[in-house]
Amino acid sequence: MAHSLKGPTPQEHDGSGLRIGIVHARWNTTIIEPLLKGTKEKLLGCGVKESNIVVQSVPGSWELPIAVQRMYAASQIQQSQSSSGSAGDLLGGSTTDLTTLPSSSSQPFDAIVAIGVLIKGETMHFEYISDAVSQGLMRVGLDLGVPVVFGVLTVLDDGQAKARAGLSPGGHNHGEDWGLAAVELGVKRGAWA
Ligand code: DLZ
Repeated sequence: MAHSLKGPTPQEHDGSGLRIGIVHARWNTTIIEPLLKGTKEKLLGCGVKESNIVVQSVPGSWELPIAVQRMYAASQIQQSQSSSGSAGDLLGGSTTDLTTLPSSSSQPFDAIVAIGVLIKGETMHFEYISDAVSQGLMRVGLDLGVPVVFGVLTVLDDGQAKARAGLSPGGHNHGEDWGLAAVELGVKRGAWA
């Protein structure tokens, strides 16, 4: 599908050394699924190993910022424990979903993609959640110093959501852009001196 004229010129970087986290909301699953697929396909296409892509889910978009924060913190703990030889403690204990991150690599995430779909309803819910989630994701990224890709659609109706998930004619799967952004930011992160 043609890339939107409004979007950035896509850059493809070598993601073979990266570890990428994805966390997605489970609201509006029919839109989330193609977005997740598009994101993963681009990551794999850039050379990110399947075993270095960790996917977690949360109930709704509201929970995305805390999930990103915990995923990143857990990946840092995992690395320090594996370098001190006690990674098994984390993986074997009675930890929650977000602290057990099965992977062949123990490096902290180079970037995390947060995927959610917020569709405007009849109340002010949409405005409050959209605002809080956008601010929360930006804050978490800056606080942690890890690139957080904003994969949250804030749309007025189902049609807009479908178009942005590549599900309608002339649409474009924004998940592909998020995958490319994660690799680009993951690669450039260490080279901004
Ligand atoms: C409650 C709610 C509503 C009304 N709409 C959405 C939505 O369109 N997309 C989404 O991802 N989540 C929605 N949620 C759920 C909230 O994000 C959150 O999961 C709950 O309020 C529980 O904290």
